[in-house]
Amino acid sequence: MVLSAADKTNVKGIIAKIGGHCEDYGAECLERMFVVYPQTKTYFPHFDVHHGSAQMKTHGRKVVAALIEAANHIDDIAGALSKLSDLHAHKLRVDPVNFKLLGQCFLVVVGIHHPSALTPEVHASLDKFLCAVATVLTAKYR
Ligand code: HNI
Repeated sequence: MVLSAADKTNVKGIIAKIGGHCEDYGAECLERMFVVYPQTKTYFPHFDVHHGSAQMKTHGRKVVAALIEAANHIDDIAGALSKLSDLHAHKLRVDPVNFKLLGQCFLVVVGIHHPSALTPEVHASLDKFLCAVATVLTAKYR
């Protein structure tokens, strides 16, 4: 997954709009993932997965903050997310297909809140970036 210079600029631009909304966007993204792809709930048996739950907000904020961290280190995503990569591979063992699902939900949330910023070009760059993040988080599975 090679991000071009234009992709990096696009990702940084759209991510800059998300910074102040980590909790809201994160919780919305998780809610969509759990409703649209209920199989993803199997990884969260200990969570209250209802709309607006404290766990959804806290976890949503963590996930979006990690995406911001990755965007801030876009030339070394593997280094920036190294600990998370260990966690997802060795402890959580989330099936890689689920990353695509979370990525789709994130794109929808960004599109709803920033419709004019998510041009087709920015959409494509953000999709590539989310794929790169997923590759890093599933890289240590074997
Ligand atoms: Ni994920 C924990 C980031 C995809 C299931 N995950 C985290 C944490 C971050 C995080 C940050 C908190 C770590 C900590 O507390 O030290 N997860 C990300 C990112 C992505 C991602 C950036 C992809 C973009 N995780 C997924 C997917 C699933 C998933 C697709 C399953 C469907 N993650 C988990 C689970 C936990 C978790 C389960 C532990 C939650 C808890 O608090 O018990």
